[in-house]
This record gives sequence, structure tokens and C-alpha cells, in this order.
Amino acid sequence: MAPKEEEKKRIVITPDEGEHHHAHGHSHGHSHPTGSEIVDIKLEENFMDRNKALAHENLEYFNEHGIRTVNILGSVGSGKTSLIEAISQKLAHRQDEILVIAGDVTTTIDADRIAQHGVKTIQVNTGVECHLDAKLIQKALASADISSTKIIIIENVGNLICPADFPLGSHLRLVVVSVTEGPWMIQKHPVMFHEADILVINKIDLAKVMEVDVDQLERDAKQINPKLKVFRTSVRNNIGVDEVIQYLGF
Ligand SMILES: Nc1nc2c(ncn2[C@@H]2O[C@H](COP(=O)(O)OP(=O)(O)O)[C@@H](O)[C@H]2O)c(=O)[nH]1
Ligand SMILES: [Mg+2]
Repeated sequence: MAPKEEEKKRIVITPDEGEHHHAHGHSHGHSHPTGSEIVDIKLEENFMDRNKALAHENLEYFNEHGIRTVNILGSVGSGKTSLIEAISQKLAHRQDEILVIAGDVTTTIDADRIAQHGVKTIQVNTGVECHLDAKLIQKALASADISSTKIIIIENVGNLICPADFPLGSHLRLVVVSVTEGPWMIQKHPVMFHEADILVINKIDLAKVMEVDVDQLERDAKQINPKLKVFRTSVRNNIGVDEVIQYLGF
């Protein structure tokens, strides 16, 4: 596909000025001037409730339009973009039906990688925020032509902490971990796995060199969330990706 065509398909969204009013709304573990704590907690509750309401609106919107959506979460480098690229390639015959919303703090690297495969891509830059929220998804949707869209894949900002608290209204939440993150990343981030529907354990090609026990990772995850559907993949070697696509119902 010609670069110009790709360029047309890639839109960049940034938060409005002053939209970071909740920057202190969730606990960052930093200290506040004396007396500000109560205000912060109130702000957090309001903000979380508001996000939940907007996420609900998004879900209704997706359902009304017959669009199936997945929110993909995971650390930086776990393989989220690689997985989305692989899905886009495998579903190339349906590329007009796919919209990818790629969240990142500042760059458009991921959106550019994904747009190469001919799917519509919207980059959402979150600026100082470490997660996408339901409002940003609404802004992204408002900027897109979704008349042919049946699948929306959202790549959240890379980390295992902040995005866990912010539902976006997706049908499914999929967390990608890779064995290169070591043996403790699941136990250390219970909220992320508790809220997920699907766990993809990626880079199993590197499990031996990393001396990571994949069975143990799966047990850790199931202990936190027995309902979690677990897949083992090597996206680089095209192992396990078809099974993930099938389960997503795409
Ligand atoms: N060895 C190996 N590398 C992988 C695999 N999947 C992704 N990678 C590599 O891991 C790096 C980070 O992947 P990326 O998709 O950008 O991760 P993201 O930050 O979660 O979006 C890239 O260099 C990928 O090529 C895999 O299954 N095996
Ligand atoms: Mg990425």
C-alpha cells in the first residue's frame, strides 16, 4: 500500500488542554501538601465513577453498531503491537472491518507499525497519563469513519498498573505478558489479572533462556482469577495466534 494511503488512515488524538484534572486523582505514591488528601480522594471517586459511566456508554455504542472490541494491556515490550500486527495480517481479507486504536504516551511508532498492514489506525497520545480512558476512546471514535467497522482493537499504554483501573467499554480485556518480564510479574500485579478475561503468555520461544516456568505463570494467574482464559504464544514464530483470534470471536 502506498504511504499516502496509510497516512490517510492514521489519525492522531491528543487530550485537550486541562483534561488532566485527575492527574492526582489516583494514587501515584507521591506526597501531597498537608491538607490536600481528602480532596484528592473525592476527586478520584468522581473521576472513576465518571469513567465507568462513559465506558458503559461506549459499550452500548459498540453493541448498537455491531462492533466487537478488545482492550489489549500489558507491559512495554510484551508484544501487544506484534500481536495486533499478526491479527491484522491474518485478517487482511477483512481489513476494512478493523479499526485499531493505539494508545501511547507520545509517539506514533505503534500506529505506524500497525497501519502498514492496511487497517484503519488511530493514535491516541495520552501525554502525562499512563493509561487510556473511556473519554479518549470517545474522542477517537468521533474522529473515525466507522461505517465499515466490525472489530475494534485497542492497544492500551504499556504498563501493568494504571490501565487496570480504567475500563474503556470493551467486550474483552486481554493482557499480554512475556516470559522476558521474569517469573514474578503476575503475582506483583493482581489487579490487572483479576480484571482481565484473557491472558496471553508471549515469547514462549525464550522461556528456556529466561529460565521462566510457563506452567507456574499460568498457575499464578489462575490463582488470582480462575476464570482467566490462558494462551501461550510466540507471536514472532506464529505460534498460538490463531487460537487467540478464534477465542476473540473475530
Ligand atoms: N522472541 C520473541 N520476540 C517477540 C515476540 N513477540 C514480540 N517480540 C518482540 O518484542 C519486542 C516488543 O514487541 P512489541 O510488540 O513492540 O511490544 P509492545 O510494547 O507490548 O507493543 C519487539 O522487538 C518484538 O519483535 C515473540 O513471541 N518472541
Ligand atoms: Mg506497542
